[in-house]
Amino acid sequence: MEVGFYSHAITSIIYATVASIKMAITNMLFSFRLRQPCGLALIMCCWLLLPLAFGVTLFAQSVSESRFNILLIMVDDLRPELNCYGASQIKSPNMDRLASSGTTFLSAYCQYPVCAPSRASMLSGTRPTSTKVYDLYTDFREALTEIPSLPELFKNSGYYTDRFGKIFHIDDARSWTPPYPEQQFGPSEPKRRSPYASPELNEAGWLKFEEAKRNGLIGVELERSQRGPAYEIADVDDEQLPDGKIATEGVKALQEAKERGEPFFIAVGFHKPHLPFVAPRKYWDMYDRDSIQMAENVFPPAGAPYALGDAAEFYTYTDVPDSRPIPSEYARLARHGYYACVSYVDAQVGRVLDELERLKLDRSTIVVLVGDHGYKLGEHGSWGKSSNFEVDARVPLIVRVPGYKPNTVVPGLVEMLDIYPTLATLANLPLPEHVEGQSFDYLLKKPDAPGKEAAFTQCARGDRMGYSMRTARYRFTKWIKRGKPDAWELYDHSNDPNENNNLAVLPGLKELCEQFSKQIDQKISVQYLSQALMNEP
Ligand SMILES: [Ca+2]
Repeated sequence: MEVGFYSHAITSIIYATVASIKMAITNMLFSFRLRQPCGLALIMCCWLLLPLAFGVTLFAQSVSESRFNILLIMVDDLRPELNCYGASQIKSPNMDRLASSGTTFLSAYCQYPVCAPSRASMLSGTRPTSTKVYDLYTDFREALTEIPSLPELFKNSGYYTDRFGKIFHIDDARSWTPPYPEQQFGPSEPKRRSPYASPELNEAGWLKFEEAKRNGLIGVELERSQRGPAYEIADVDDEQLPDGKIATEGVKALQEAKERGEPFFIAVGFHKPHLPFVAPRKYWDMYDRDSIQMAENVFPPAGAPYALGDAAEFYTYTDVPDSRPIPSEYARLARHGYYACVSYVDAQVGRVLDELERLKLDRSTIVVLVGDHGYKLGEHGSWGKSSNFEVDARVPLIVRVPGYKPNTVVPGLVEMLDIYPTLATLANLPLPEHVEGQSFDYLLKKPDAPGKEAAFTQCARGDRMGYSMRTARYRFTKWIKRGKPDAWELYDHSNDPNENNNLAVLPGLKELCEQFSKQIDQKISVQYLSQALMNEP
């Protein structure tokens, strides 16, 4: 609101100035006509003031008509393990550059640590209990038929909206200006994929996929049938892999948006560092595998009611050793691959940001960079996402608003579903009633102001749903099994940041757990689920 206010105030001042200049010129010309002959100086003044008045008028128009553009950059499975988050071992110069010119959120949390539910929640501005998306194959439009998605809100307000790469897990055609094919409601079919640089590896995957289809496999099992190795050191250029192509499309989209001259919402979604860890060799060469620091806590938390999931997604890749825990040599290789992919994606982010600057659109464009959930690289002895632990729930989030103070850091809690109302507020768009998040635009101006009292995440395990709540100090998780409260977990981040000790088993903390449990019920309308919800993707 404040930005809008200032912009209108500036516009009024400029118009007042223009009016004064016009008045002065008129007066001078008038006196020139009345009291001929007039001095040469007066004529020169007119000629000097006219272009000035013209320029100021144009500037006034551009300010009055300006609306922030949006560039949304989503990165699949990106941990907040970036240089700008204090992880000096990671080479992420472009995301660091964005952070140094914007605001880095240290405590941002997803609402469901799996691609599809997390993205559906963020892009609809509602919690998973409203989207009803708990797996990879449910379209949020089944439950939320009428609401405008985040890009759709902008589209409905006259913005040109488009997406490149992975934004929604199941695309939402009506969110975008170009006419994309409508998705069928209901489960979306797994697609044949080409994640590798090597044609042989891709083709081997297709053959397995076609065979699995003939054998009647569907859903997650069909998706997994085409898997090859979990990594590839690719001897190719950046643009020969999908994310390089996506960056090129994003660059082109910005150029076209510049030519169009209309406000835009452009979303660019990168696939890496999602498995398989495929990156050009030069990004692998940025890291010395032997000196990579491995997870400190390669064991499940003490006293946790359930062991973590068995990282099924990771083990479906053909070269991953079948032993639990993963042998340390392979774990080191996998972490190296993940880091190489982070640096590869970082370079693609840099290409898009460079173009934004080259086109001078950075002066009028809000940039949001966000991951869809965290990721375990051996922490708790597990690999992948799909848990309520901090390492899966916490996401990287960087926001840059033109004219706002650069290089700021927000320690307060925010949730990914707050991105919807925040962007709507910053762009002065009316906020739809369905939105369950709350704008954190005030934190962009006052980074040290308090964030939310708590951030909520949920994640299923078999026939249980875990509802988790993160406060500044604690993480509390309650499990519901077939409609009945089942178990609690409580971790104290003041002395256990890696969540290795479940304190809910201690009698002295029962009251605190009960208080948190009630807060979860009040906040997210816990539905006591009566059946198994999903296979772990
Ligand atoms: Ca993901």
